[in-house]
Amino acid sequence: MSTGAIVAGCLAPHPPHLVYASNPPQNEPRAECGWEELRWGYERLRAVLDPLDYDVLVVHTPHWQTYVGTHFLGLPNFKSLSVDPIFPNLFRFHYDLNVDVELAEAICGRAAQAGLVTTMMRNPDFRVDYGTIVSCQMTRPAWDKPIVCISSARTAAWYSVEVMQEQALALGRATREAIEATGRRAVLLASNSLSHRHFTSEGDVPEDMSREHIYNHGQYLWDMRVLEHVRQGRGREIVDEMPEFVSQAISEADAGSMTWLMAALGMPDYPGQVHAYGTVIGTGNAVVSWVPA
Ligand code: 2XP
Ligand code: FE2
Repeated sequence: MSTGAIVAGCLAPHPPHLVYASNPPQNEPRAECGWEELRWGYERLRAVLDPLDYDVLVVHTPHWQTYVGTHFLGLPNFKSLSVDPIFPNLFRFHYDLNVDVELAEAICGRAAQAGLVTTMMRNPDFRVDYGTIVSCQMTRPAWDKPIVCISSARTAAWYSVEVMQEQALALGRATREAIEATGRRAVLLASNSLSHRHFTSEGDVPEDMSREHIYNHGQYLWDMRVLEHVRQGRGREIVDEMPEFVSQAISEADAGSMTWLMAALGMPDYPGQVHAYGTVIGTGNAVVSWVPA
């Protein structure tokens, strides 16, 4: 068996607006344009990932929220219509995706050995969350690789960011070990935005970019601080500052996705490549890749 490895880890945020503005055939609404910087950033990310010849995308998503531990998609195929609950005007996406169940079970098992509560999700009628769908669609629009999909146990909401971090760190280590043990070449996707204050009203034309801007300067300063850690190879500092980042920037990293990614990558001390930064309804979003040597 070949040696398994994480060939890249990515920040791959999931605003449905990015899929809407790209007009893939699976999405019903049509857009004229919009959010080009982030969409072109995803193009640059794909140019890094496509030559890496990987087997599987492993995504940790803030929008599959489980309240008893961490769940994993556990059937080989899921097919349905995903409608965004807040933006049904933008996102009505017909998905048909395949799961690497063997790898999912391996991560689930190792995480359980590490003391986490884990469950394989085997309901064939389960509707996959739009975070997973948007991150995967923007990263690999061909949908020709299986995925592993990991839920976010809402530990930051129920307990504290510190408890969330302990569990996300253990989950990240388990993910890495399972990838190595199963011989997979994996690309990891942390599906979260950075700062996450939303606009409270929407214009008539969603892709009217004259309205799009950061929500406030404090949010922007936090995003730039985190991205400077990314660019300087300070993975551990990102995790160390997570409690302040989550509370002050209302970051969607509260889901644990970014902490999980840092742990799986072994706390990268080499730079991540920032392919784009931009806002979506005021939230801060960055497309980033870390490619281990
Ligand atoms: O509200 C969320 O979490 C979303 N994903 C919706 C859109 C833009 C967010 O960044
Ligand atoms: Fe989100």
